[in-house]
Amino acid sequence: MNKQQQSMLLQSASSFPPPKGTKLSYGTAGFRADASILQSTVFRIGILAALRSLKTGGSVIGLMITASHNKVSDNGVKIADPSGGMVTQDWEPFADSIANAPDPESLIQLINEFAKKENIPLDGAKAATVLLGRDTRPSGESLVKAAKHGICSVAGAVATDMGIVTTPQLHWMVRARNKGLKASELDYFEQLSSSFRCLIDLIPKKSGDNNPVGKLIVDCANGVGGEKLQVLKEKLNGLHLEIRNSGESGILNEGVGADYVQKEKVAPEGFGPADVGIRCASLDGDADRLVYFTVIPNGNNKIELVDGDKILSLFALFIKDQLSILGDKNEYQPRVGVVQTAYANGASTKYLNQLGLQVIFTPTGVKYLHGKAEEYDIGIYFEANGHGTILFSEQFLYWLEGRKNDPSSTAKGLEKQNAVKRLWAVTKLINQAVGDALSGLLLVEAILQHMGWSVDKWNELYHDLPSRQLKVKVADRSAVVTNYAETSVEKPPGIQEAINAITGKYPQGRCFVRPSGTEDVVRVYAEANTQEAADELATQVAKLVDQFLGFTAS
Ligand code: 16G
Ligand code: MG
Repeated sequence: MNKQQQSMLLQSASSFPPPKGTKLSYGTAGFRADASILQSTVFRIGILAALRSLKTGGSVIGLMITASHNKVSDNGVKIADPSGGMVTQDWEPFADSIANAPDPESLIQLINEFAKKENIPLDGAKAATVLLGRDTRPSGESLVKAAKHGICSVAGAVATDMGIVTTPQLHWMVRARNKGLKASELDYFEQLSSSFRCLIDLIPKKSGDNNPVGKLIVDCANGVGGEKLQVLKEKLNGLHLEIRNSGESGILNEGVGADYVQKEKVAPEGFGPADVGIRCASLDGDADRLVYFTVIPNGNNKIELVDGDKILSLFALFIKDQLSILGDKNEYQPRVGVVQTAYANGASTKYLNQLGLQVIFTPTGVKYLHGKAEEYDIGIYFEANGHGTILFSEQFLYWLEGRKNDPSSTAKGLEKQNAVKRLWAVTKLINQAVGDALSGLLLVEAILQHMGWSVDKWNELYHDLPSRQLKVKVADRSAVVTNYAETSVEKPPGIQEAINAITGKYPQGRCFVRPSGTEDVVRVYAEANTQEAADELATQVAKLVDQFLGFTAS
């Protein structure tokens, strides 16, 4: 690092002292904490983003300011790599160490060592670009400023502020920029709306079928999804959409949003008896999660939840149907993989297996699921909480494009040609960078219209096993070490045997515990043949966790 660079960093770092007495960690999805203590972290992650751009030969890197479904006073920061996916896990330890460096001098020493080790040129001769985005949190504006200071204190680095965007929009833009594709927000809306329209136009005409699925009401968690969905709505016809909780009056994520709806299994604020029977959906605060639900009649705000597993199943079924229309055994056969986590309802895994699909499990967190899905020609991944997407390999896209443009292929039959066009439209509609509630919602809607299905019909694909989630406060959650995609606890010794002994008492019982990556708790998930049994199993295992790890455990 030359003298000029060193003094640039020293000067700016002294304006962003780290909070005293708090240790921050990159976690499952970036840093998250009360917004008031994040200035220094965001500034330093701005530096990291610029270094990442230099390291990747000047590729565009994304920096998103959001705390997703967490409360409005929280905020967070995460980095998108040139592919649009999460930053490589190799850099997370560096993120942790610079976030916690006690003063500007030690920060600069860490940067210097890392730049040397990674061969990152720090002489200002190379350009670096970082795209910035933020959700609607009031703290976002000043945190973006802190990020800009960090980025601009690396010589040659430029920050481009995209303003308020959904997390998946920023990831999409990063990916598009690096691929040399159209990458503005308008391009995003154009691509989604035109591929949606294409799927609708390709629906086989059935007599008497006139939009059998009716209107959709969307709870936007009082977050960024509201204003963005409004833009999409104006571009779309063929979709009867009502937008609620778009943030004009209510509070972000308070009694609203996908996380609340999925975990509490109740209707969000602003929904009630008048909505019984109508298809409803919820986005989370930064619009990267999506769940559907219906309000149950006389059910005290209870809902029938249609979660990420069901969205995954719908997508998998549709893709499989289209591939089987193409069906030629002599032709190229794409490898299809479905990726879930231990939170996936057992009934969904059984259903997917019955469809003949290969189901793979990874630990919780998009970076794990996404990485696994990339190994397939068509990799479909979803967490039960509603985060997921479909990834297509370059080889599959190349093949599909060839089929789409092959003049002789019409001779193979109109329906085959249409199946190719549908798959092509799906590759354009569904966000290839990261799970995206808006693009996921349009794909669900297009498929329901294609099938002529109501939400109830969709929900009937299989019946969820009753489940319960609990969280337990413990002295040190890092004492819990899991393996086999979080289905088994390795440490502390003895706890897994005890969990097995309790679980064995419940018909169709399944239970696992894992340390949260976003909260200071250990989570318990239980499933069994009745709700009472699932509740009891979860409670028993939560007690066990407390005995082994609670504040009074010896
Ligand atoms: C984050 C993850 C999500 C995961 C959740 C688990 C991303 C973009 N988001 O929200 O995938 O399900 O954390 O939280 O990776 P937990 O570790 O607190 O249970
Ligand atoms: Mg989110």
